[in-house]
Amino acid sequence: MFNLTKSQEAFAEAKGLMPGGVNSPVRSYQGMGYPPPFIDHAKGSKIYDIDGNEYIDYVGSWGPMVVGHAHPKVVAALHEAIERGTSYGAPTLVESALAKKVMEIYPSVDMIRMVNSGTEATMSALRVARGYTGREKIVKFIGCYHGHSDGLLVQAGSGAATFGTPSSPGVTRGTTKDTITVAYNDIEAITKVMQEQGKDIAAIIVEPVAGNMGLVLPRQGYLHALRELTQKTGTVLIFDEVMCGFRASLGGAQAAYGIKPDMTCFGKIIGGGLPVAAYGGKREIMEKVSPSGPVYQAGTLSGNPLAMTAGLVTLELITQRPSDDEPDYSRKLTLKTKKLLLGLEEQAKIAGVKIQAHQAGSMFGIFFNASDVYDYETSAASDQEAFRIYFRSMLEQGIYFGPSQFETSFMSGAHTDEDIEKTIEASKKAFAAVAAYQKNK
Ligand code: KE4
Repeated sequence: MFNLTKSQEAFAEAKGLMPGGVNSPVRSYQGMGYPPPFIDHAKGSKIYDIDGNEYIDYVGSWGPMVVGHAHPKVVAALHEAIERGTSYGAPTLVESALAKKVMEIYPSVDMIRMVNSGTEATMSALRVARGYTGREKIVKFIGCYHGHSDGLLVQAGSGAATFGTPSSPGVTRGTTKDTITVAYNDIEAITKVMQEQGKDIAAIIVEPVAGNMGLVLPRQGYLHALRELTQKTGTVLIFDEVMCGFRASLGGAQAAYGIKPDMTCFGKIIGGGLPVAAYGGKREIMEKVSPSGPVYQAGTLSGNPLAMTAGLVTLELITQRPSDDEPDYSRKLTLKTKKLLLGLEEQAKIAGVKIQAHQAGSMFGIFFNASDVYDYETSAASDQEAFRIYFRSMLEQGIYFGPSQFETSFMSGAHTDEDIEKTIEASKKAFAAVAAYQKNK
């Protein structure tokens, strides 16, 4: 019997200690009608809460756990590393090793700087782009999330393109006045902005495959248009691949779509579950970063040896080629994801529930929507109550998804065919519950 008694008690206590009882808002299960399961441990594709419930985990810590939880090789490497200390605040060989590994996979990156979170990576990349161009304005797209640095916490304007007004108290107009927000996937809107203001725009930052409005893919030609527009005006094109990196394909969205950005932000998988993120790109841009250049950026725990170790072993695992005739790691993940999505689509159809199922490599998501979802507006038009009903039914059946329509789900190398079959089987009841709700609403 599914019960969350201990999590309920733990959550009540946590709410007196941390805002909303959590250290990141999405974890609070707000509006889901359940307390968030407090996790005791995880292994492979499974995650276990303090009430003893076992779940098949498609959150994977919001992306990092691409090889599954507590992978023996990652654990062994960390045991070995921790015996040599946890942090030195000094250069180490493992930082160079991880840098080289990332640059092997991302040829657009000539030089890279390690930081501790995706927020730090995007915030720093934008500062460097401004320092490199001498310009102040930046463009971001509505529905894309790049972390919580002030200049990026801007709310979507009503028009096609508007100057950012703060989306959070505490963020000043001064820090958002230079942030222009434009609808995602709208080539005309961004073309107009670049024709009118391109010479004053330091950078365009984009999730090349968007994962923070649910999973939304770039339309045919969209990323090429951004590349051409920024080339013309000398604007730095920044791909925020914190989430889609190593997932849309091993080489991220830039490899999947054949685009060479000027800078790339990484996170999540690059740390294998420990706090690592990074930003990198063209040498002429990255050499502007202190101490080689004047743009300041620093961090006590940047390049932490334990975190570097977890990231390096994870990347080694996903780039290993067991044999030439076997599909590589990413290809296997893509095929597993496809099999799951086809099963969910089939069950939704049988239940008479209209969904949009999106996939980008090992990232996937569904919208309860009869129409195409291609930007924030169309994502937000999806049936949120239907999502809540689906989410709760799956959770009760031991399937662990993100508690929000605006999140993306993730496959790992640890998910088995049995996991996928069980997930598809559980969706029968979940879609039937949605169908009953939609029939009576
Ligand atoms: P962090 O600062 O949370 O490490 O990374 C920020 C970030 C930057 N860029 C992209 C594309 C991201 O998806 C993220 C963070 N992703 C969210 C998931 N929607 C992290 C989960 C959370 O906020 O707790």
